[in-house]
Amino acid sequence: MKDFPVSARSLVLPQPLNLIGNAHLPAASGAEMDVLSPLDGLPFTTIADSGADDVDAAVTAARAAFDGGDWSRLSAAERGRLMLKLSALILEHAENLAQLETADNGKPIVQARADMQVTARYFEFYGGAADKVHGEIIPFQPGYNVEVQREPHGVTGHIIPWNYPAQMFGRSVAPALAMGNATVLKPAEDACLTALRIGELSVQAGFPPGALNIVTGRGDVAGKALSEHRGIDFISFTGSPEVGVMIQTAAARNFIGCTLELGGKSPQILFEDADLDAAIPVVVKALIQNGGQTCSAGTRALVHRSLWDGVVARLKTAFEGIEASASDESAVLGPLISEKQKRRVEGYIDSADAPLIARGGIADDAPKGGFYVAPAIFGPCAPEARIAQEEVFGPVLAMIPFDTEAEAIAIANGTDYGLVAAIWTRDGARQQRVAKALRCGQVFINGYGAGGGVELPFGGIRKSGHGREKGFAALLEFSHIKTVVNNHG
Ligand code: TXE
Repeated sequence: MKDFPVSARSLVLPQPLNLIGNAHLPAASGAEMDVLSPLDGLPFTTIADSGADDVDAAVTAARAAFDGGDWSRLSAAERGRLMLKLSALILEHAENLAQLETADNGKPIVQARADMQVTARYFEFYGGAADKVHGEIIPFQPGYNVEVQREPHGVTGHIIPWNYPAQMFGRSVAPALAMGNATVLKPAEDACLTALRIGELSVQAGFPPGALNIVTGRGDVAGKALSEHRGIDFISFTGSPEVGVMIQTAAARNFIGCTLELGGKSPQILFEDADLDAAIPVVVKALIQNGGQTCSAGTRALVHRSLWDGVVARLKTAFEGIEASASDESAVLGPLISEKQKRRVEGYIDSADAPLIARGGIADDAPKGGFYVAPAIFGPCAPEARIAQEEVFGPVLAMIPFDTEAEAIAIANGTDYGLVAAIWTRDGARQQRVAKALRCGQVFINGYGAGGGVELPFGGIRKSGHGREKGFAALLEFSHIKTVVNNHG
């Protein structure tokens, strides 16, 4: 194993194997694929390069767990207790998991550590909720008792991206498990080591075989096989809109439900009375966090024209001081996930249809083979400019001036996406008015939560997808209503 440029050099790597019915298995074909570290672009371990056979074995194990297996016989409280145990194990192993995440995904170690706390919190929140979802009695005609029960779907498929590998695992799988579904996860081939390691911890926690299965491999092979498998009852996808369409099409062919979380072009609106001392650091962080590779990144700054020069000056100073670097304790911006994403982001920067305001740098000691991109701000951008419309998924900010509240709302709503937005104003009436007018799934007022806490429902509309993750809302997504009508008269 090569020497990592992360702070510790004694990583516990997961086995390069799938988790199927609690057995750690290689791909049936024996194929493996290299895992590169974005920090230096070099391979440091392998994962199973699974095919349709492996996906089928995982779905079969999940079916057995759900259709009368040990998992289906647990009470809701017992399921919850296992999830709380897993949460505690994630916390116990948090430092190793964080370093693994940094090596695998490239994100600064401080951000990876925060991610592990959130991942543990998903299993804590949903573990605690497992035995608190109950049905209703509907008053109906005399002689009838009508119960509305919440049933798990059965076997749920989960396809997640590489930007928050551990967090996305918790976000997608924990509510499904809490409701009693048996799960099959296909993590992203670009970063899946923490998911595999947490899978190992789930066996240690005592999860019965088949409750949680993990199959690694390529999207167009293992991911496609999972999305099209007739043995799944529901699928949850986070990733690109292009693949989202394929997932929804496959779900339609199987007559099952799906949730899609497909990213955004989220605006931060700075009105003329915005508290800039509070807003500017948040605007910077909401973009730079995770290298801009966050579905809810604040990638458009809509700035009232009276503030334009001051905001430009402050953001210019902030961005010119940011360097992409390999992860030591002080790094705020790491490399992007892959050569492909680096080329994509540089393509947007090189062909931007707006003036460049500022460019950050790349640290001299950043390993040459790593996927580093210096952050960039563009503006004034026309609202319809490509750089202000398309998801770049990198540290690139589009600044757009506006004159009136109505114009700000029209610009904010004027992309195909609708995930998150932030309003910066001290005017209470305006806060309410604009929050109401914004077409998206989550609005922050005088703050930006990048998706907010585990408790808060999260998801989008239009090209950002549909369905809600996080909070109690996710428990409803991973279950369906059964109405039981008893004619006892
Ligand atoms: O996504 P993909 P990519 C956006 C972001 C980014 C772009 C491309 O703009 O630049 O998408 O990223 C699996 N059937 N987001 O190419 O391909 C794949 O293995 C089934 C936003 O990495 O959608 C991985 O597990 N599955 C987003 C997952 O889909 C398939 C986060 C995501 O990969 C598949 C990531 C197929 N045919 C990217 N092809 C967000 N919402 O945060 C791929 N996959």
